[in-house]
Amino acid sequence: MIDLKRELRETEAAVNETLERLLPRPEGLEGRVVEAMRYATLAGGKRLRPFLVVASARLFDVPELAALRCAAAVEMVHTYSLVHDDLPAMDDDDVRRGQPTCHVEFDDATAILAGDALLTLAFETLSAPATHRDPAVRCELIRGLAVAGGPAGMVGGQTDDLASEFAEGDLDNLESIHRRKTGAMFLVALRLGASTAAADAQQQAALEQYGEKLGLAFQIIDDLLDVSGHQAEIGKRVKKDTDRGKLTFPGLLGVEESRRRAVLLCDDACKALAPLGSRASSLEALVRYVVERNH
Ligand code: GRG
Repeated sequence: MIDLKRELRETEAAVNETLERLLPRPEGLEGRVVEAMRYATLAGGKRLRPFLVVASARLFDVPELAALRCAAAVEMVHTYSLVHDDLPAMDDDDVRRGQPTCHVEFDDATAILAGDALLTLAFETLSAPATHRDPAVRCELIRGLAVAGGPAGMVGGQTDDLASEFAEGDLDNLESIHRRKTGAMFLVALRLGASTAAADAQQQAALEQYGEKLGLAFQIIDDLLDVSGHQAEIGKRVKKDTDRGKLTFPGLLGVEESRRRAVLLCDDACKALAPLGSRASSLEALVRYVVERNH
């Protein structure tokens, strides 16, 4: 029987230790930007994407050190996206991960630079021989993360999301935004875990199917929490989506139908894991947790 809470805690501790080692120390003239990088990254967060990297790597017996370096790189890109998303030019948020956002604690310019530096440090981390001895594999990891984070992935989804504020939209638009804005980073986390191993085509397809359903289910719940969650539990401001005229799942489908869809996506994600056998039970437990979470 899987103890997901324990697995999440253990992965979080190992990833935090890896991040602590990889992030520079706040010294010298660039001390302030380094402090801001550490402030945003080490503040907490659920560490779901690192968990996906580690869980998919374990399916294929990938060495823990390689998996943790990939997990840290994904978390750096995710944290950069949160820091930039919170800026006044985007979502203009003042609370993130239960503390003042990076630009509120420091200033806008420092937050922009800290985000930039986290993004570049992610690729520096993947490019180092400690991540994998084969340069061709390292190149594949770098490419995967670049595509997921770039204009065909997260940046593209964010651009469409900003453009959709106070605009008409349907379910296809909404799913397309979130496949890129949120889903691409979930998918690449699973891919990075598996791509240092010799996963066969059927196993890769199973992870892809699982990741797609998980990403959408996560986003539906994120939208629902914005409607009915509490800032103290979630660690960020709530009810922002309606204020900003965002296209959301509960806005389009209503609360009940959105929840029903999230549960269906969760069931489909679990079914998709069948080719991976009982070793995938942590991934199954994770998607259930994502759909049942209240933060
Ligand atoms: C700035 C290029 C760029 C992209 C921003 C990630 C993102 C795109 C925006 C964040 C705003 C948001 C609410 C996105 C939708 C869902 C999401 C990614 C939530 C945050 O992820 P969690 O809940 O965060 O896993 P923690 O803090 O737990 O890591």
